[in-house]
Amino acid sequence: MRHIIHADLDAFYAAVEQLDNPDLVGKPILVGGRPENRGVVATASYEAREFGVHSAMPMRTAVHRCPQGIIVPPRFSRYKEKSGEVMSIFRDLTDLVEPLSMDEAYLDITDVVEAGEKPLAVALDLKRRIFEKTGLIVSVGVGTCKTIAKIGSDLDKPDGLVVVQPGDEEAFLAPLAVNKLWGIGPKTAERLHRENIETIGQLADQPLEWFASMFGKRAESVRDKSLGRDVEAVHVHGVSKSISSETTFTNDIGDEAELRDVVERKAVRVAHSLERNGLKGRTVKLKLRLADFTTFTRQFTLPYHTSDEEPIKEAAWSLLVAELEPGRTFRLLGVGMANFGDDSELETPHIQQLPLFFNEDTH
Ligand code: TTP
Ligand code: MG
Repeated sequence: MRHIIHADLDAFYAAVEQLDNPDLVGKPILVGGRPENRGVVATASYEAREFGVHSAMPMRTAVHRCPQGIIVPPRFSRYKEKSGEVMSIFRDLTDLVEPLSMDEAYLDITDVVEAGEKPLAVALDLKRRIFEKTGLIVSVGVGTCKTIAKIGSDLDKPDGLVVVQPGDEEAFLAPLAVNKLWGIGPKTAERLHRENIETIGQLADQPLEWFASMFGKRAESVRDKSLGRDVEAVHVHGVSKSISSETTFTNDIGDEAELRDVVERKAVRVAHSLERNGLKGRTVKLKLRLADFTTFTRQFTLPYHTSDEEPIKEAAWSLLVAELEPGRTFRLLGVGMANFGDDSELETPHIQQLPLFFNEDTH
């Protein structure tokens, strides 16, 4: 049996703003663009949601509904940073983390539970650690499949915690609205409504042939979900397979010392970002764009996984040195790391040295 957590931060952007500016705590916050610029609400604090404000609403409407709302422009790099901190705490618990967006992820905690921990204790501990280390509040759902975990995390927001015991899946889902199921969008919900199906329980009660005629190829998967027994695995690296940092220069650069400086700064950023995400990589990538817009990458595979600055700097610089020619200038430079993993996966670490250079010209 599997045990899966779905964790989703509460009012993420707004919570970060309140964290960084205590004056905003307890107040209705509208993160997004200005109403006079046709701005849209990215998210609203729970204080503002009481006035009927929600994500994706025009800011003009939001201000109308909640005139005392404080408009805060979004700071994406700060949200990314906090997201990295949170993901890294998830990865302290298990390697099997599948981020779905900046503020949510599935975690497969089967091994932790099989080692003797109770799912409830694991979830409480995770919520506590996220709060203590990042100041953010996460809502958590726990169950034996992704469907249950995902629906659970949303059911008791904010500061939610829903644990569905093995065997209770069907009964847990039965009274809930069908549109809570992943894959049932407004159009499908409308079709189901016409068949007098409003709840997940009513959906689950339908005969197999009915599912086939209604959902075609998806029939089995939708039926499994409606019964709370989907078998979808938590996919590691669901979002990113590489981490990189690149810059387009205002003026093309050809000077060796200047280029070295840029490469080193990019390498440091990549190292920090790996660190924050709890990742180590083996393949260092260098992306270059020439004055004529020719773009290409070079890559070098290290003999071990790392998140250290030095080997990334060194590998990226050696790749760049090979591309330096008198008179050649660059308009973009990026350093990245891919091929994530851990050295315990390698049977004979430090033995293979694989300098893989190749061209991927993309004009
Ligand atoms: P969500 O998790 O959907 O929303 P949330 O974290 O703000 O609130 P909660 O989970 O408590 O319901 O999205 C995470 C962030 O993504 C959100 O803070 C802002 C951003 N976002 C947008 O920019 N536009 C959108 O339409 C949505 C839904 C989210
Ligand atoms: Mg959220």
